Amino acid sequence: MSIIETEITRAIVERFYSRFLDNVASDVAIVGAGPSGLTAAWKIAERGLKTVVFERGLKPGGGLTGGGMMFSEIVIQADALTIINELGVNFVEQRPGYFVADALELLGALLVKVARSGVKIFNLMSVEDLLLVDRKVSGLVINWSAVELAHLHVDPLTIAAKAVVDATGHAAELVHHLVRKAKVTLPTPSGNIEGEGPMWAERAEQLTVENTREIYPGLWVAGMAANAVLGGPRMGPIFGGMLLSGQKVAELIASKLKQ
Ligand code: 48H
Repeated sequence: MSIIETEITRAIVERFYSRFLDNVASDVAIVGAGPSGLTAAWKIAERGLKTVVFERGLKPGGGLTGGGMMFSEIVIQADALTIINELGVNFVEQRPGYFVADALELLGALLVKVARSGVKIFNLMSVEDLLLVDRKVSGLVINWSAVELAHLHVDPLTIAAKAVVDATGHAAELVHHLVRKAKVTLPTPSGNIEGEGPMWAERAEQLTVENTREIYPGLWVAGMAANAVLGGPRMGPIFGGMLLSGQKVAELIASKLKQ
């Protein structure tokens, strides 16, 4: 059979738009395809909820692929070993109390889980605002990352979701949009974004999971964003807390949406 260039164009554009339209309204919209966002997407979709991910970058993975200071190996504490085993990551080296894994193998395994659970990751799309209706986060305002990078004046589009997850990492971008534009008071000690604290890996790993929660009606924080909002420390290249936070946000959202 001959290869027809225009048929390639048609196939890509038709399939992309059909999948995009299919995700204009979903149960859960996750912003950020780092380790916490990807784990959340897999675990939420596994619970039968319609889930979509938006990622600013060309490639998913967030801070995972950089490992520690560009050494692409990461440490995972024993608490998260069940998730590692579920993912089928097998190139893992055991050390007393923790494990070392290849950052790229872990990312590959997460992506396979997400894709095979039917979730589309819309890469190269940035979330620039929240849809806030009657004091409830009800969706996302999205635009092409290329538009954002070029500072072009192009109006965005909106998608709806019953639950939104801020998994944008250190920047906690969605919570910042909410506080800046809607002037809301958060359930934090200061009523505002606390900001992340200096390195303390052990405490940070516990707090990443503890801080994972619904921070405002319709908006959950997960991963590094949870610590950035609630004032937890950073932890360096140990990633168990990110996986466990993604798992916890999935449990919280599933129990809320299935009420
Ligand atoms: C679309 C966006 C937007 C936006 C950001 O940084 P991440 O890897 O986040 P986590 O929380 O899953 O993992 C944190 C971990 O990688 C880390 O940084 C650690 C452990 N640090 C410890 C330390 O001490 O430094 O991923 C966030 C993703 C990225 O891919 C961004 O591109 C994306 O979110 N993103 N996507 N719209 N507005 N903002």
